[in-house]
Amino acid sequence: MIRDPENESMPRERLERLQLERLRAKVGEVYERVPFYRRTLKEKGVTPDDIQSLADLRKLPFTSKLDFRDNYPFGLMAVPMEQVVRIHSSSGTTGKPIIAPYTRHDVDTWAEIMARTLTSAGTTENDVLQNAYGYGLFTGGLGFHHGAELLGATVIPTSTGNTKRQILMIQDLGTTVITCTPSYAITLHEAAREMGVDLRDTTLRLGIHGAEPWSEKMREDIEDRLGIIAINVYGLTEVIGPGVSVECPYKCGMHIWEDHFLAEVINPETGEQLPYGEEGELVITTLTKEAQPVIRFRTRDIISLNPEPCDCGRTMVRMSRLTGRSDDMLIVRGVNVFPSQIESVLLEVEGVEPHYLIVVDRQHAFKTDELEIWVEVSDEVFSDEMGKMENLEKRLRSEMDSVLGIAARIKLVEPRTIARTEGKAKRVVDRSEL
Ligand code: DLL
Repeated sequence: MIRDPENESMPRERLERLQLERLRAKVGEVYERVPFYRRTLKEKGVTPDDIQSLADLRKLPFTSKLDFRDNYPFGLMAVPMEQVVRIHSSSGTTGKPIIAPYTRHDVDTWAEIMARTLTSAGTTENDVLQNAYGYGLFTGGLGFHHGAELLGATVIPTSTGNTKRQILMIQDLGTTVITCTPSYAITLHEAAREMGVDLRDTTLRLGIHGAEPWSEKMREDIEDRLGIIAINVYGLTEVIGPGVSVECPYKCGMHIWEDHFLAEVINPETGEQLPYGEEGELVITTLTKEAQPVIRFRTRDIISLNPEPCDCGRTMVRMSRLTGRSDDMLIVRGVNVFPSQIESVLLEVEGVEPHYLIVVDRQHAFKTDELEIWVEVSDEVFSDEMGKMENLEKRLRSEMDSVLGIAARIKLVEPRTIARTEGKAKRVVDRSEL
């Protein structure tokens, strides 16, 4: 189902005209109203009049998380506070959080975008949607909530936590759609199993998961454990929250809602734009945001874009699953390592659970000399004789070696010893934090 075919399936030529029109208006607006943008544009020697085509986008300066920090809390806002009806927030790179204000119009647009997102994932007004994303400052809870209500689904705002009650609600209220992080989907399955409940026997049929990296293998695992279809959804606080992009039922990339978000991929080292298909850092310019528009925001998320028409009928470009972040990437003895690579190995190997911790000895930023991976083994392996554990450790070591290109120390730990999270799983820790 397509909620808004006129926009979601518009010919790309028309889409590009619309994007240019909106981009020009937005650049003019921030130049006028936000001293930060006036200054950065001037530094680059650009005025809003220089934006004559979409190709001129590359003339504009980037915005980064650091700019949010430097302009904390309201320095990037383009409207007076009286027009702001809500503020969300997420963690920044340092002590200062990221602040995301919304006007009434922003909140309404977001709800419409989320209704579109939920529809693309396969939700209808007949669904009972249990929203286990965190409510509060995090954008996940309220973002999904308003979209689902607008769509006309029945929303159960469980938020995160109280996992037993979540299971009870799924059983008793006839939940058909669960929205939560992928790691929480696994936690739900484990808790259900402990309660003697098989989630595959419940009314659950669809999961909409995002907010943290996960792999194709993890999707299969979730689909199998919960007996659902699992859909990938993407977004970030600086841009709007969830709903920047989402998969359609074909599950072949996440459609970016390009009438609202102008996407580019750049080489994170040089800042140069890359052609479609090449992997690089996603950069987003908001075309309709009022309270705090962003111009060329560097997401640090590594993806590639596919503009081919999709079988679902949408014309909007698709972004690949994230292969990492240009800033959570670890460099171990000179080799780049993404946590998602480690996860994919773990999900291939029988006898381990998809709960792991990457322990690093960071010298500075993401450089580390030692890589240690803590892996939870399954109950079966743990209760077996020692030989099995040794074999498993050997196998993991050699698989990691071949996939990562460096040796890692493997530490097998007892079932259920790695702390479970209700929101985003924390996969990489510095040894000093343990
Ligand atoms: O995580 C918004 C969100 C809520 C998205 C609910 C999806 C569902 P932030 O807390 O600002 O916002 O974190 C944004 O999370 O830059 C990515 O690195 C990561 N991320 C988000 N979605 C995905 C995904 C929300 N589907 C950061 N796959 C982003 C991988 C994701 N990483």
